[in-house]
Amino acid sequence: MPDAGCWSTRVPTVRTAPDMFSVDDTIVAIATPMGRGGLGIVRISGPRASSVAAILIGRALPLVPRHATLATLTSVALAASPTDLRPPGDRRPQGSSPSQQVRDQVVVTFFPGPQSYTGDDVAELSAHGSPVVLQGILRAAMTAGARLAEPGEFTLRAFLNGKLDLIQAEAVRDLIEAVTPLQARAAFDQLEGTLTTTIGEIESKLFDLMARLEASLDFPDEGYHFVQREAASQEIAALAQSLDALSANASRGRLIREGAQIAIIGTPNVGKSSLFNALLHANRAIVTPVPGTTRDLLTERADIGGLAIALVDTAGIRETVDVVEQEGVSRARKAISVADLTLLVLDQSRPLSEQDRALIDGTSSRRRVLVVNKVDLAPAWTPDDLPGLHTVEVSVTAGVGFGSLVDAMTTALAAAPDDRDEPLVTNVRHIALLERARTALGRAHDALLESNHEISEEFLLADLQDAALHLQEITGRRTTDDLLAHIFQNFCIGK
Ligand SMILES: Nc1nc2c(ncn2[C@@H]2O[C@H](COP(=O)(O)OP(=O)(O)OP(=O)(O)O)[C@@H](O)[C@H]2O)c(=O)[nH]1
Ligand SMILES: [Mg+2]
Repeated sequence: MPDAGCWSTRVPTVRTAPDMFSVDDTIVAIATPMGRGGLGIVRISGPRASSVAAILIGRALPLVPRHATLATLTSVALAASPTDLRPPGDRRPQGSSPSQQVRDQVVVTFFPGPQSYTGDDVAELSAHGSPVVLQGILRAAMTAGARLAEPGEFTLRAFLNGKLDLIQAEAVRDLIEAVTPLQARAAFDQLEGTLTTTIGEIESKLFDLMARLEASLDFPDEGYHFVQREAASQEIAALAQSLDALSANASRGRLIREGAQIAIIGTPNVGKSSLFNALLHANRAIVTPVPGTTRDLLTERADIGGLAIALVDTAGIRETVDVVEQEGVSRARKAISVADLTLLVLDQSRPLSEQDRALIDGTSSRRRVLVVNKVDLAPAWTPDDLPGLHTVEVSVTAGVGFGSLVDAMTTALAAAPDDRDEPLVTNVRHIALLERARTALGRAHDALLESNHEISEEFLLADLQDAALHLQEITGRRTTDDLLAHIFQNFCIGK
């Protein structure tokens, strides 16, 4: 599913299935989000990028590399309304009527390959951010010989041309999709190549070991091993350790990239909706002194401690004969079962009820934070009445305790930053491949130990080869067209 800001692929031409994996044709797309804005950019990439751009602005001289050239669009072929909006039977060629032609002043910049985003020749036309003008430029570029880019095709070309590896290409999408600064940071670090470098180092040590084992295999008669088995075993253990270090903070990385669902639950009137509103900095849920105010689940997105959170307010849990409230309570229970973290709110100004205690017991096996609310009022009990349980005391109305609450939430989600200098692995695809590589190394290591270091190089090499292949799949050094198509189909057109 393309996201909301994407341009649709609806263009007034018959489209044949393009070969996404060829870099021979010249592609074009609107690179800025759909809608109106100060500027809109059309990006053209491929061998004919500069000539297509030159046709659009009627320029006879070649474009000067990396210079901004102010120009006026020629009216040739700049038909403003798409074919499918013309009245039925209107067979006039596009652009034949002056009323269908757009005009605008544009700034054209030409980046000759390989010093461009895609590695091919790229021309960017910066126009006023008018959808009519941008669609007109798009259509004119297509008339001049470019074809409409597929989703993510500019970044795919950068990958095919070796400008980015697959980790970095995936990071481009994550950076664009980021909704919290922390998500953007993690994506940018990967785009800069932190993970690529680390995996590259592990890979090169692995290849070095494999080369020495292969040499021992190739010269068996010399009675000489290019690597001693004990040394091989140590090297494999060290490589496994490097992979473990990468995986260690993967759950935090995944949380940063994908966010978490947090359900606020508790008995009626404890201040759940008040807490929901306070965490959102918005008066989203109705708050009243009447127990049973919230009847349904209410979900909103929030940035909490840098994590993209889906925060869910729920109905107060109690036995009730009211059918509407019963449904609300059953939805609240379901929300607990799917949440990554539960905030169980307790009211310190009134004695703990049976129902409160039942919720404390019922959520003990889940990730949760016990939030003791209304500490601004005279207490009816203290946290000491809950021996062995960690609580966070807050007063939502007085604005007390939010810092500790956010800390407790990030700690409970295992999302608290750690001091390690390891690059953050955020992508489930990478996490799964790291685990497979680690398993293969584990097999090799176990085989060495179990055979008392007598195992043949051939067997070791099979497992090491397996590990190397999984690492290459992460960076995309080994990949399939299906995998690439799968990854890039989630991009927008123009990215
Ligand atoms: N004194 C005090 N009152 C609070 C505090 N937090 C919430 N309240 C009050 O408690 C009452 C109930 O708050 P809500 O946020 O509606 O409680 P709830 O848990 O969502 O209630 P239900 O939706 O009925 O389950 C309101 O009158 C709030 O103003 C607090 O920290 N201190
Ligand atoms: Mg409520």
